[in-house]
Amino acid sequence: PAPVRRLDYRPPAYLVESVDLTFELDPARTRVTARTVLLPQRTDGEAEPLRLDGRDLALESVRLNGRELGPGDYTLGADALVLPPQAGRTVLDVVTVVEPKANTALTGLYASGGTLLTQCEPEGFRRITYYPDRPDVLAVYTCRLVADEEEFPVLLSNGDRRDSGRLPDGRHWVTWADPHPKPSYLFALVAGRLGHIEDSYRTRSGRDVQVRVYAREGALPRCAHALGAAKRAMAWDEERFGLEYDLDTYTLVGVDDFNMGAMENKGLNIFNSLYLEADPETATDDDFAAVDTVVAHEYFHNWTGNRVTCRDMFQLSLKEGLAVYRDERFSGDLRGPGVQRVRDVRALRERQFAEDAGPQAHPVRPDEYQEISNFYTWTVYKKGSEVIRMLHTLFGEEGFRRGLRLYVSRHDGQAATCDQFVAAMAEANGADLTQFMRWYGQAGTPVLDVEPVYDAAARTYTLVVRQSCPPTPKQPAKEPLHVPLAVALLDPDGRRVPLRLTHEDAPSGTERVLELRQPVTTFTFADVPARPVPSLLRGFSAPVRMRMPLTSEERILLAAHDDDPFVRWESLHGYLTELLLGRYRAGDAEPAPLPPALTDALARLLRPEEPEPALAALMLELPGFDTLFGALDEVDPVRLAEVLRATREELARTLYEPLLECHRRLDDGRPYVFDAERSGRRALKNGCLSYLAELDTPEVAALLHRQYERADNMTDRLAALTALADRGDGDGVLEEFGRRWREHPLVLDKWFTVHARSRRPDALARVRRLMDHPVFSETNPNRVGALIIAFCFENPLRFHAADGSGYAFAAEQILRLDAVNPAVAARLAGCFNSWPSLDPSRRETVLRTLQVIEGSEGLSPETSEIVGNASV
Ligand code: DPP
Ligand code: ZN
Repeated sequence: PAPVRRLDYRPPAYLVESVDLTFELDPARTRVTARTVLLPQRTDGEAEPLRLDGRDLALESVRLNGRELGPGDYTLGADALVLPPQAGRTVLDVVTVVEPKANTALTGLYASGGTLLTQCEPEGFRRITYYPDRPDVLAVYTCRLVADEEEFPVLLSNGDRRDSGRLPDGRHWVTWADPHPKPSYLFALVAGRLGHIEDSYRTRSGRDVQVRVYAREGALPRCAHALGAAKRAMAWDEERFGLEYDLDTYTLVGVDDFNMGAMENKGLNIFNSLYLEADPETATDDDFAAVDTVVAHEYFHNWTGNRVTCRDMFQLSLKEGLAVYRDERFSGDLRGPGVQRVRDVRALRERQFAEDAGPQAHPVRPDEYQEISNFYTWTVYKKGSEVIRMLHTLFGEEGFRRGLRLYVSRHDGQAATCDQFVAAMAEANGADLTQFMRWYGQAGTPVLDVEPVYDAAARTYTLVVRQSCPPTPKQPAKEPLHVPLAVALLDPDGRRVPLRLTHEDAPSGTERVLELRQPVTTFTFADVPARPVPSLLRGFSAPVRMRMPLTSEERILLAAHDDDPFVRWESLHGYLTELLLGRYRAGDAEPAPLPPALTDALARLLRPEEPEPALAALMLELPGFDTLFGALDEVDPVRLAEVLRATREELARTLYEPLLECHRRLDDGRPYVFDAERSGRRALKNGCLSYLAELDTPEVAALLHRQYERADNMTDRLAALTALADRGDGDGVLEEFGRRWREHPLVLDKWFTVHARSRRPDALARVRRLMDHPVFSETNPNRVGALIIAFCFENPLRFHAADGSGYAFAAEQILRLDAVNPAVAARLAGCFNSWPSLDPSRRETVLRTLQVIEGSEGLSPETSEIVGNASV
């Protein structure tokens, strides 16, 4: 199929004034009556045909301005209903029938257990009724839901509840009205037997908002954290940006079957239950934190996404990059900005950098797509957030706030573009961001090569910074970018020195944001009495790869003394990365022993004096497989995984006593509370446990089993389970866990993932066996994610097995799932994206596998696009 191109954008030929929907809900056959009032837009010459998007709909009737149409009056295609050009205000009544229960793609109207619900972003509304299903058509909606009262006592839609009543046949009905014009992708309904918890929130201007969380009755006790998170997010957005909620009720709903993490439908946010439910027994610290982040993310969309929406789907990052930036800041305020930053950077570099280096590389604002649902990517979300963050770095908190306020007030009620966002930022700060816009258009991870020169005689320190960006699909050559580079210089004791560039009269501050615009930029600092240690890219001020010659001593100094958490982490991380890559490249040669300076630095992290255990836990971790993989060519992934394992074991042996001691100290028996301080201590404690599990001493075995048995919370229990899973003495515990939680799918997902990631040689066989587990279901994206996707993405040792069994398994599952849920199959198909960096023999196997998938009949457009891009 021909791709959709950004530059082909044309304004809509018809706008919609209002939509009145009636759903006669029935899991097998739901009838949808839509009255749409349309207004033609083109005044230049001929009016255009009235084209309404629609997919997989049974059309029952069409009335145009009250007159029933026959098949001769319109054209009905596979993806549209086309009527002749209309000259004036047009009232269209369309009746369609859909089958929610048969809808396993989970887009449009579908069933999750006994609940009926919709997912319309990006193009689900066209699976409900015929409509101009594009984000620049904004309309006011009312929605009347009619359903059996026993089966569907709760009936929810966008906006505020208006009216309700009973019908003589035992059905009841509720009408909802949303006063805010919105695009169709923000429409939603939920109908089911659900309970709720609630609280109220008083906005800054004194309005009371009812905040409700709906879920299955049994899940309600686990929803209190999400309710609190919603209120925290509401307060945060008022404090930071002066943005208040704008309806009388704010409703959150959790459901078990959901393709994404959550969805920001106006006034009715729907969540994958994974991101709504959390209690100490069943959820880990990371799960609690994820609930905070995702709830805040969806809430923040109310202004950046809903009140101001996107002109077209190419502008997706306009709302997603911005919502991620806002949720990252929110989470940073909750758990410490430094720790949050390191975690976000780590995720970006592991996932987005890989995406940017592979066959699916695309700009933050893509230029074309075949299936927009494939573009909810790390690049659009996470790199998009980094681009926004750079604006904050350039303009500071006040300037950024001014820009955001201007953007929101100028475009409230409109469908905007990334250019308009950047224009508001530029205008509010009197800046020229023309060059900065290239961040939206150029794919690939830019590289900064930094060459430092110290001139002792002149007492100057010069940084020569070269920027470049590797070619990516369809973008062979790149223009230089506008890059903020945050720097400080440390003296030998680790203190920041005052900074004065040679052309300046006096020093100002000890930290600077240097701006790069040219391919090569030179900065010379004056009055530098001794060779300093450069602390560069502080806070990870730009999403780039930086290469700079640093000695081991300099790295250790930065890791110990820098006051920037990112640089501290990065210094050790860079050191460890080089060590591991060196060991991999050395092949079978006996590895050189670990440098004592390095093991001492790691040991220091374990001491009670270390101020931030959460950061220490992050610094203690070895670089992930994907980071190492991304730095190599012609990789034998099995050998790389083995280098990682062997090094972990060696570190555990070298640091045995300090690890045990640190674990003992932090295992303080205090009851579980989820907060920044205690989850940080648990992270460090369990980091120690994970290293120790590499060793086979009786002491370690006892420790692991004791922690598993005595844990009063899922964080500690799962840490012990994970550590035990690769060991010979872990089977009993694995079985116990599976039995204990057999009624709780979200917890069993953790158990599935432990199996899927296991280094054991029979990991794949066990994954296959677990696909027959009563709780596993190929129609549930969480189950598939926890077992199949986890195996293919997070078990490099077994996925890349030399006999090709892992690849064959992936291919088989992609094809099977494609018939069930194309979005999930397409996600899984991404597991082959790394093939260009594999060794020749694996490369050949993957290419053959891709060809088989590509050649299969009836492959969905979603999966075709991913596989097609990968195999060129
Ligand atoms: N559900 C997705 C998100 O909130 C798409 N909008 O990011
Ligand atoms: Zn979002």
